[in-house]
Amino acid sequence: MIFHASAISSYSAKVRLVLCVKGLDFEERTPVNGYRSPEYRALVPMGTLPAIQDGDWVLSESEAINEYLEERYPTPPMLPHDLRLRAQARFLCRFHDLYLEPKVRALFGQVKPAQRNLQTVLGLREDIESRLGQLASWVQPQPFLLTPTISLADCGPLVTIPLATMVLSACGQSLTLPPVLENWLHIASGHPDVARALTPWRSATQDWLTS
Ligand SMILES: N[C@@H](CCC(=O)N[C@@H](CS)C(=O)NCC(=O)O)C(=O)O
Repeated sequence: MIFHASAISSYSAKVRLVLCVKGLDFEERTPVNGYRSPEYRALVPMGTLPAIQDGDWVLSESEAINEYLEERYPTPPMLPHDLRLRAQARFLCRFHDLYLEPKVRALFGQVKPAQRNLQTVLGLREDIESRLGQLASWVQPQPFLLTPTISLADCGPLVTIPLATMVLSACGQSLTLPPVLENWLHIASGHPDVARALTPWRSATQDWLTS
């Protein structure tokens, strides 16, 4: 399987987590001329990272990819067996993609001091903390957000919460995590597959923020 991704792409990291947890063989490729290039768009019409390619079959959108990987490679399972818990896991994936991550991404334009607006940064921090408060109220980590072993619901937040911390820190602010999420993050980040999947992303992000 070819995994079209880049080290700094957080949505790529979200899919890399699933590839690593499931122990799949994959060849990671970064678009030679970038994801906006005609060559990449000819392959992946959305022109976004990540995408997977199996022969001439291509799929983009991180959530669709993760659901496909779960169904195609069901071991180890990354969605709970219980119907309602499984729906809850999918809800958390949507919540991450639609409500939490966009607030973190909106901070990217604030990283350069010359372009920074303090009120914008503080407003986004408040939005992020409010979303994290919601997330904390919906989970009882055991130790993963909904399950004893890592599920799809953990993958987005495992990237986006450290990203929020790093980007806010580059903007001179700190992020306060609800204790339940702090504890989950500490345990989940120590999972060897999680550490392996996130190492390239973490160092590329740190390089970007310090450059
Ligand atoms: N909804 C997409 C978002 C992916 C996304 O925004 N990827 C970024 C890199 S992290 C990208 O490709 N941006 C280029 C663009 O949106 O044109 C997904 O879940 O895969």
